[in-house]
Amino acid sequence: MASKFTLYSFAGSQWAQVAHLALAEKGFSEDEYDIKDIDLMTGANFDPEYIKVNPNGTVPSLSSASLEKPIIESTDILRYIDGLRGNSSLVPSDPAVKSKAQAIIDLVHSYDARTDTILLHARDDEEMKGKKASGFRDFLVNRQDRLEKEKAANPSHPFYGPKVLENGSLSKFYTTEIGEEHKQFYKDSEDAYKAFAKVMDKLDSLLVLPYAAGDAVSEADFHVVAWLAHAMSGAGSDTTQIQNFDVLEKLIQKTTPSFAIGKSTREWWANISATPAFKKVFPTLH
Ligand SMILES: N[C@@H](CCC(=O)N[C@@H](CS)C(=O)NCC(=O)O)C(=O)O
Repeated sequence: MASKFTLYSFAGSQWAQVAHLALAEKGFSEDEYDIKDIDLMTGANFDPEYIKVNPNGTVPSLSSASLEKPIIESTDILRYIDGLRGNSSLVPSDPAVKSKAQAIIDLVHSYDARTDTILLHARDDEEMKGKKASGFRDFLVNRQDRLEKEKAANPSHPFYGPKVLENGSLSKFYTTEIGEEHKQFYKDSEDAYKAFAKVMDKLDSLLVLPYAAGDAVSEADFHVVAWLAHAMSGAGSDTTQIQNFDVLEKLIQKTTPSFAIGKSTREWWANISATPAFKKVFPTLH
């Protein structure tokens, strides 16, 4: 029997929700695993002890005495959880269905699909002012503080230098007065929104129905659920209005007026949101 495992998780982490959906779907009870909360809002993922668990400093991770080293990708974590229980698998056995599921997973994990576009980017002064007054500012500023502190304490650690620069290139728009420098950020954000709209269109064309890759719920469903729920809540939707895409749709239409959430996406969402695993993990959007 595999040992009890530890899931490093955070409620505000979209990819951690993939693991929670898998745990719910496969019927794990809460005493069968431990949860370690890694607070992304305070940059706890940058603690050197956590970097030892996950050298990317990201959530989720999964460790277990029966594993040689922690698993640090949501795709692999879902498959590990799936493999622990012999009931029907979330990984399709039919090669054609499996590759369809993989194409969907790859799409929502692609650079153009990053939900940072919705949560952290701004296309004009008004949006920028809104972001600066929101919790996203605290998120970026807390991260930067923590990164700089850890970099000073661990000057030769390869993780912190590049990460300070990466986060700093975004947080500076939140901490400086709105001016000339923001213009390029707005242009880049427009491009990011255009790319995000294309991802949503592509997803609509890939979804099979009733579930993402066909007749049965598969790993693909859980990756899309986690991603889309996070985009919807990050867009500012009423988190109790699970079926309401209006806020996200309007936000994207500001850049791409012809954009609409597709018919297949809406139908698939209605199907998947009726499942017990979805209801357990997403009583509200997050
Ligand atoms: N490819 C990874 C991505 C994980 C990831 O980016 N997680 C986000 C939260 S959803 C994170 O930890 N971000 C913190 C950071 O990048 O500093 C996976 O699928 O597990």
